[in-house]
Amino acid sequence: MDDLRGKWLRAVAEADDDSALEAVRVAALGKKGEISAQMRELGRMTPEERQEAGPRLNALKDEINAAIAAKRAALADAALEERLRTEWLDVTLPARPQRVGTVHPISQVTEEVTAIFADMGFSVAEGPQVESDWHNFDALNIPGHHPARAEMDTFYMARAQDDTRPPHVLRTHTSPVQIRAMEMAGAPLRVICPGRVYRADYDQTHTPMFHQVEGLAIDRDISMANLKWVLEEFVKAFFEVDEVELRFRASHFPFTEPSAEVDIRCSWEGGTLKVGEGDDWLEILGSGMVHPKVLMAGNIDPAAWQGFAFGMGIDRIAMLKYGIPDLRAFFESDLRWLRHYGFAALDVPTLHRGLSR
Ligand code: 2U9
Repeated sequence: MDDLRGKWLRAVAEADDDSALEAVRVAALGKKGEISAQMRELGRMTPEERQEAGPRLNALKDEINAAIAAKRAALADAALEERLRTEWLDVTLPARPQRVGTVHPISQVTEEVTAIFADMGFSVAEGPQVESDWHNFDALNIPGHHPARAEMDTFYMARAQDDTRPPHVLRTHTSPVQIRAMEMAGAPLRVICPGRVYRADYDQTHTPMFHQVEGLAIDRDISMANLKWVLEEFVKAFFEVDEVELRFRASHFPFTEPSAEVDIRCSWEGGTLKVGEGDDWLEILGSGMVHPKVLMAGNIDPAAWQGFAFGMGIDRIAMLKYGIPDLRAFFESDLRWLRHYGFAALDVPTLHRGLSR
């Protein structure tokens, strides 16, 4: 009996996981186990023998059961200890920074401008960035020999010698989109055309791709007075000021006659722009009455209709409004530039607010 006890208590002590322990239990106490076999032997003993062996065997069975239960608890404790040792979590660590996207200032300003003109009845038109040179130049009263074609530092699309298709360019302005809008919708028309434009020019203040928004209003009796009002409303809304003074300087563009460059009264106190007051003037856009030849190119009769047009650089007005001094903020992928100027994720302005009003 002592041999049996020593054997099974040792086996329990040596079992080093749950399945080994279960195997020991089955071998000792299971139906075919050694202790169970001994129990069956009791039946064949004399009553005296049974009286002596029975309690001892029962006590041994209880002792082995207790040892198995204690060992099982010890194994569970050890497993828990191991998990606590390996799966620890330092809740005092600072949270990982969230990587969130930001709305690009160009996109934000495009939406701001779009929302302001939408409020005044202008719809938005888009067109191809690879444009026929007819839409980009000829239709805008810029014929083949015109110096503006060279001045605009145009990117011409490569073409094979036997290519008979009309020449194409990367559009140098969004004006061809308005030509297409006239062709498609006719008059009356109120449309703005924001988008990318391309010129082979690269220095501190120029990038080969930049963004413009142009506007066009055509009706029976549209005048420069309407142009002035629309631009005043735009400047007030865009720069968020109650009053603004515009100065129209005579200028020249092939597609408008008369033409004017438009300045706004401003001051640069302490290096920050204040619109609407001060002794400085800031040029922000070009404009004019649409040239009759341009109306004709868009299949609109200049004897019956007239219109105004204007154009401005989105990159430039974004820099002015948000005090961004350097084009690198737009074109380098280092988001610290943008965060520095306060462009937070989903901080999208007027258009969405306008739509949900
Ligand atoms: C049509 C008829 C007329 C668009 C116009 C300007 C004046 C202008 C510049 C501003 C700064 C381009 O980004 S910039 O370099 N634009 O000065 N744009 S009038 O006139 C049009 C357009 C389309 C059919």
